[in-house]
Amino acid sequence: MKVAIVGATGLVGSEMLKVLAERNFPVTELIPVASERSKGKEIEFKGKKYKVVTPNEAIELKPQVALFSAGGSTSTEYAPKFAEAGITVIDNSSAWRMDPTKKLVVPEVNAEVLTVGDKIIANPNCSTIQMVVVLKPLHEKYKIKRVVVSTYQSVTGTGVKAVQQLNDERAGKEGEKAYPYQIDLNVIPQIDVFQENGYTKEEMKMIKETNKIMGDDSIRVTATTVRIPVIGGHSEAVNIAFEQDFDLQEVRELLANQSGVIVVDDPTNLKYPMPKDAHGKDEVFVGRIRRDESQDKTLNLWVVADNLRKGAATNAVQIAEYLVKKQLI
Ligand code: A2P
Ligand code: 11C
Repeated sequence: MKVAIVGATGLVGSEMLKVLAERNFPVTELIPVASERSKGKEIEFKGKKYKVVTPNEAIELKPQVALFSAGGSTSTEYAPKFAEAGITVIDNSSAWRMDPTKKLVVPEVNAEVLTVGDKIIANPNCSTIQMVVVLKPLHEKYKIKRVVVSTYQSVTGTGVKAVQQLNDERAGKEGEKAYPYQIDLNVIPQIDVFQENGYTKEEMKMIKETNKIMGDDSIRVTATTVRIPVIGGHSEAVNIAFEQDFDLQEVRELLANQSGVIVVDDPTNLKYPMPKDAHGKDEVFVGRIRRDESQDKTLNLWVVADNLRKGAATNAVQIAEYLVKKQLI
């Protein structure tokens, strides 16, 4: 299969290359795509070198599938052009996620919505992906009424510039700033821009995308999303109120049996998920599983995943794998 990676020089794009190689996705030819600035630059994939091309050149090369992670404006402009040329686009930007004609997919949760007619498929926001994988089996069993989530998000979610800012600050160097404030030794309660209702765009993504992926608008969600000086992945404290009561041991079993989830929950031995351990892994890790003793039928969880992996690259590649398996491309 001819595969284009649009944004191949970026943080998520390079992770996509690693994930494609690791999972042995059937790539016969790789087409790395980036802006005019990177044209001609060489990208290595499975021991072979490929030259970076522009999006228009990539369309001419007719890949069967294109994984996009080059920002919203690149996706808005080029995803329809790729799709018109018969190329299936899996788009990691927020450009198409809430478009009612486009599917928003986390394979473990709702892969079955995909059909052969889907030419632009949206990959959700990282903090949403890791949460819905965990919510899915619990919703099926106990029906979720409401979710209250607070996030602790890695600087890798912002891109190369933010990782550089953190490293510069740690080294006591001046440099370009990705955030309006120092991030080292700090916590910033703002991810993306503020909306009229006082929430940030990241918070509203967690709310709307969760309803769309779960296929259930009755689930009430509220979120506070926060940036912390960490690199390995995003962490989330998730409080879930159910319609039916649950048994904690059964909750553990449901989560342990959920594909893509690993339970790390052994307080006696101080075992719980941390971004340091999730870094570079494809799974979502869940721990600190306990009852919310302030309210009936309510559960508290701690959920951690590498935001560049399951939160972006891995999820996109898993969508491509599903399309191949079901012969939808
Ligand atoms: P380039 O390196 O040429 O700027 P990140 O989010 O990690 O900063 O990466 C963004 C990615 O999106 C990079 O690969 C970047 O390429 C790519 N990109 C940005 N603008 C465009 C564009 N207009 N066309 C194609 N790729 C783009
Ligand atoms: C962050 N969640 O951590 C953001 C990055 O809609 O795909 C991903 C933004 C998106 O900053």
